[in-house]
Amino acid sequence: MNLYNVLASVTLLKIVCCHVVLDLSSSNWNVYENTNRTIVTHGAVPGGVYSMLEDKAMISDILYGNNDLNYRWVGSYAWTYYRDFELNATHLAYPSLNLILHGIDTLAEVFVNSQHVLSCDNMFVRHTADVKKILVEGENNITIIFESPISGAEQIASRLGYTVPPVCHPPSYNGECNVNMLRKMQASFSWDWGPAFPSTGVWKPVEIAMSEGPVIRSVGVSTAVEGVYWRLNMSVWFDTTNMKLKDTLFVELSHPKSGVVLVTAKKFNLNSKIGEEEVNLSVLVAKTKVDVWWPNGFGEQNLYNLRVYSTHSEKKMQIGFRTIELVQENVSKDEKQGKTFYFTVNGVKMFAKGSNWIPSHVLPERLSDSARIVPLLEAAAESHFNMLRVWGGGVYESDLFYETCDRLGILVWQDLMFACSLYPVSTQFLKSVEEEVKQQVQRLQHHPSIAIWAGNNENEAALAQNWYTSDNFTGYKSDYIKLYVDTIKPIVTNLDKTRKYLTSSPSNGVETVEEGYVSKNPGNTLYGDVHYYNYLSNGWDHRIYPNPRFASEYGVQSLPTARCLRSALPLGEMKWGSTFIEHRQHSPGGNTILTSRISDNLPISNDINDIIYLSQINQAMSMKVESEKYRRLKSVLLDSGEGYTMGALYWQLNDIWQAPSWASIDYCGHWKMLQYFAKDFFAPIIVPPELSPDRNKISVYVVIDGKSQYSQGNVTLNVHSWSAGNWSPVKQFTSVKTLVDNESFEVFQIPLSDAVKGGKKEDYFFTTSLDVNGNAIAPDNFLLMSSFKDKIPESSVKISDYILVDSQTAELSLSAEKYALFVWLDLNGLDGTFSKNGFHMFQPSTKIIFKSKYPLDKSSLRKITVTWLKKSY
Ligand code: BMA
Repeated sequence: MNLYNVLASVTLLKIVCCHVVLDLSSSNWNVYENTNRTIVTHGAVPGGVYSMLEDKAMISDILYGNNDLNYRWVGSYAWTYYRDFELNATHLAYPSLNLILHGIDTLAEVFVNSQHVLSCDNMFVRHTADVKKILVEGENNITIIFESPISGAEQIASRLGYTVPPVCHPPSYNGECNVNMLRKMQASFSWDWGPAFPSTGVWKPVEIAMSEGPVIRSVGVSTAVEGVYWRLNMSVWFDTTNMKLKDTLFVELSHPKSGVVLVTAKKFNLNSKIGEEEVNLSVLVAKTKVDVWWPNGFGEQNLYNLRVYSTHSEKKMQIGFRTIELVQENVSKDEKQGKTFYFTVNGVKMFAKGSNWIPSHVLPERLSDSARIVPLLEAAAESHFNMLRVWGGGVYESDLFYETCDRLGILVWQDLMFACSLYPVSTQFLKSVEEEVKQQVQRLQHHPSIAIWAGNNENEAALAQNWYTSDNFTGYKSDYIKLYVDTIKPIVTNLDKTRKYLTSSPSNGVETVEEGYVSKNPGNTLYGDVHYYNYLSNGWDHRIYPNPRFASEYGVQSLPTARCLRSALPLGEMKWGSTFIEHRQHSPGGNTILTSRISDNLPISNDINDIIYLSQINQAMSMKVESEKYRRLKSVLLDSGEGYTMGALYWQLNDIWQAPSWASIDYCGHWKMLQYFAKDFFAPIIVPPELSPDRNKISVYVVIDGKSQYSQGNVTLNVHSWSAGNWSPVKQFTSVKTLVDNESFEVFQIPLSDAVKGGKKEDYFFTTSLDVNGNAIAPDNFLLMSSFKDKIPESSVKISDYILVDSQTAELSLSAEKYALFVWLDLNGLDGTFSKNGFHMFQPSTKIIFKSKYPLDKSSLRKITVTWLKKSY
């Protein structure tokens, strides 16, 4: 078959009066490898070469074994995408005929009917070419010739004539070099948690857009309170590639459920010159007509339908009414004590709780898969997250991602896609970045979930702390300012007047600006946000953690579940220390750090299944201790000026493959112990116990996010002795306490000597609870005093009953002989989540609810097994 004569059909996507879109997506584009023509086949658009070869079984599962290395040739080849399509006289009669490429990954030349129409160098940009004069009646064709991203990046670097570090990642990443030369997902050349799959492809749709007039591309929205009204400001961005904007614009706001139209507006006689155009429109909406949008845990996520339309096109979206501010004001009269750094939403101070989001897949064409995105975001919401940071080494996520965040009340800290690197500032690079930032802000701006824009991940810190040991600070600083301050900042702040733009994350916020955008100490705890990692100290000791204003990254590694690892593991490699496990650990020295930190508090073993369990305990405990510290500090200002911490976003929520990483949910979607712990330590009300820095006193705090609904609660501190031989506390302290909304406060502080009656503190542990009339309003909490390296309480736990409640819900009854720690229920092939897991049994029995992803029967339910911390491994 002559591939070039295959005339695939085109799909009519949508028609709005005078705007027709011919979608050239199909599973049947011709794809061939340019260099040797060894592969000539068909592939999907949207799609990419790796997924095409995998789907056609021309290569096997890319995430299996060492396939990241085995299939590197795919990334080093140049590929071509080609297809025919037909047009008729009606199509050609349209005054405007544009080719729109929504996402090209990455370096490519595009031809229509053999005429060059576009050069692409940025996967985050939508490319448009006027093809009116090129298209013909009957058969047409489009050819997209890609360059290998690996050699392409290398060539750009050599043309540049000076080094922009880091040229390559550390060798343990098994990655490729020069990714900072490309406007491409930076993690596709590898990261410390992910493989290199230097992708090539048409990752978003390709269209021929025919129109009689300018087309609405994006609508920006902002809401502000004006007395008894909301002021709804809209910026409507038209594509006016080759025509003047002469039109009327209509706006309709309606209730999503009833469909009742709440407000309409019009703007007549739009008249402009050729080029892209912005039309601004503003209406008042009576506050009584709409309910506000709140982040998760603070109220409902009320969304309204907004329809914006003109004669030629329309745009529909959901919007929310809310205000958001980042407050940076002096913490005290002493200016040297620094500034606050917190968000208010609708005027309410919000402690940001959550995590960091990395790409949900290593292949761009798989990044909008709802089966991956939605469960992860739902897990975040279920675990009381109200914020996720979309980290700068990935992509601007799909519309589905932000729509889901809007729906679930998860605010988004949106990095722009620059990470852990310095970047070039050639004219071409800056021009491409300008277009990228403009398009992405226009696309995303209307989402109520977006909280803030940040220019990059850690590049200010890299520069200030000379991570790449260069001797040209002045030159690189000037490039840095050219990119994030002179180029990007005005674009973001002009297009979005309601949100702050930080040049970097972390940064010192306004202090960074004061210091000329590169602070001497970007990790200053008195300003802005910090990223904090400590791989050398015992993570269960809260004293090792800083007292920042806002922690936007902190983390500890663990292994994924055994089942997930096995899905990628060659036979015989499921061993700690195996070549495979070493290959998957990209963080330099990562596996040694992992076992060292386990051994601070826990026994160590050489069995991989034990290490999975123990590393997950260590990760969950370290993140609990650190996150609770940050939450306790919310209302505390220390003498040093530190404190008033208002954000805890741990690193990282999700995984890109089956490997040791900082994720709390593994690549297979299984919750690690940390995710269960996060559900407790991020609960709206917590009652964390704390050991004083001198380890002589124990304090009990209550931390409340938002409104507690209760005016008073009973706080209890129980003292338990490991050797008591029964389940009762040896001592109990209680206090009836006024519950102060949205604050953190100490309830009582007790000398340890009183609590343990002069005994050895290691022989005791503590539990805390908070109840109103006997009903718990916070998860029970605990403080373990001892290390469990050699001294582990003997116990035995069993699942005494499995009851099927309905086809996807079960109740498990557990019983323990004695106190048992870190009781872990293993899914063993089932999929779903437990009401809790990794918990302690400080009582003889407990009941756990299991929610299965798929229908269950009683026999499959019996696959679930239980383990707990034991003496010997
Ligand atoms: C941070 C991040 C990532 C990285 C993580 C773990 O600094 O910004 O680049 O993966 O640490 O090392």
